[in-house]
Amino acid sequence: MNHSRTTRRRFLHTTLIAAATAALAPKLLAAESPLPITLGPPAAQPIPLNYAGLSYEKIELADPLLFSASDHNLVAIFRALSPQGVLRIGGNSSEYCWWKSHPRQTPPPPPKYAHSSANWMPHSYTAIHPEAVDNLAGFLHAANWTVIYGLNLGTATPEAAAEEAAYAARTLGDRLAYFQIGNEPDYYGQPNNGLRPPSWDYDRYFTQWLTFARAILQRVSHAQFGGPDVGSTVDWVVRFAEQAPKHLPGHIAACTSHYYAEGPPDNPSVTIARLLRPDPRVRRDITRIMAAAHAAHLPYRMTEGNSCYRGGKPGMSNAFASALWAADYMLELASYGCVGVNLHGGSTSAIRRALGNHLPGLKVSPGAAAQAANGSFYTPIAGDRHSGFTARPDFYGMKLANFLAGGRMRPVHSSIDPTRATAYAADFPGSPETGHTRLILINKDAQQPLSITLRTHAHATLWSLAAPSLHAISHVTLAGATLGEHPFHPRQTQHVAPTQGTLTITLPPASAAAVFCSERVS
Ligand code: BDP
Repeated sequence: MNHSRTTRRRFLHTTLIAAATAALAPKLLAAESPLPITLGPPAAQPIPLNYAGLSYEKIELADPLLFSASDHNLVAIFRALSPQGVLRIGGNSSEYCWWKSHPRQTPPPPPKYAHSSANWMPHSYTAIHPEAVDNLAGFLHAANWTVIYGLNLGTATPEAAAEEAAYAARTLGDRLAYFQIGNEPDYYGQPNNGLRPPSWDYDRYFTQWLTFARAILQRVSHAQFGGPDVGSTVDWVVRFAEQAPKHLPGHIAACTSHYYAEGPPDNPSVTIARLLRPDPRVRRDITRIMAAAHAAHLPYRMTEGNSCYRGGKPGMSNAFASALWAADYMLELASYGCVGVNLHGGSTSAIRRALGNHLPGLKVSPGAAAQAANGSFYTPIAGDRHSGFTARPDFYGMKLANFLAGGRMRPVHSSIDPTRATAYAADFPGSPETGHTRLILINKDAQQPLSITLRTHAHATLWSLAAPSLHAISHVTLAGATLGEHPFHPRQTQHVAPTQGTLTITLPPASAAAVFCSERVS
């Protein structure tokens, strides 16, 4: 990837004619001459209303009361994030969870290849009981979310997976979006995973995947599947999208994969500055994935990911920078036609178990243990069902991005340097009261304000996403409000009037904003 492609990456359809000027005098440009923005035509498809999603370890179902309708606080905070989101259950722990529907059942035998000291998988088994699925159904109904339900390919038999799938399909009904079989199967042959021998490859995977899927179809004739839910191997997504619908026509709902921006947390070069820089991998991979998805007439969903793998990095994954990263990442994927993003999280104990009892982020800073006490470093939702739940900074970023859900994205043409700031736009015809054209502006620059202009007679309402600094782990606000277990109500809005057909919007350093324009910006 050459440098010029890298710097252009964040800004789909961006023209960089003034980038050189911006690099020479960023201060002057930001403070004194606002950057003009123009918008291209809207996309054919809107961003789905269920674009925002969360991903949890399957081991969380070991507490059947976590995802349950009686957990009003968790229901409320899910609803506060999105009135109709997608919960994905999976992760490393899903490969060590077994379905226990009768008292006499025993766990599967231990996997053969997972013994090296380099292994980062859970090692011990956890039983999942039908009660957890009963309660999950109530939770999803109360929150108005659906679920992508992960089944164990690593250590289960096709029969056990089919047994569980039959129960889940019957109990979850139309709250079940689709099943996935296996978590990050592209890593099974690696020593840190060890669910299969080193000779493991795509063909072996797909043969086993098909055996499981067919066993499930014997029990659930209408079953829908997503896959391959790989950690990172785009080739597997491309091959799955091509092959799976041919083998199981009418049963493939989506192709899926994961993305972690950075990692591991104990690498000193994993910093906020690096997280906020454009990542050339995103564009490179999504372009190939979307081409394969289109060819197969499948949607693509990013089912698990976050700012930093191996449990996240304290002071980064739980800091305000992660809010700007999350908003930017979600909208960048949306601009390519991705149908949803599930950010991974949950409790520290679940994530630590998922990583074979490792949590390298704990060693990163003296305050790390205290920060891990109420949730994993990268989780969008902290807390537990006893003490209640709170929104972490990345939750705010997700919420901000989700203001474009339901709208048709429009390419943004500008000379903004994407290492400093990004901008996204979408049209909402027929809803002038809530913004006909909406923009999300993200100013990643900790020193310089961002000032942009639009040629329009529209008035704008602006909701600011702000915090004391990029490093802040608290005091994040959206439109002056704190997000949490209550419905979001803006407390501070800013109104901007056009002058002579030009709307000028200025954002403070290290902040973002949702801009709702009263008429269509042409
Ligand atoms: C993914 C796993 C998940 C882990 C996560 C991580 O699916 O279980 O918690 O990585 O590294 O690969 O944090």
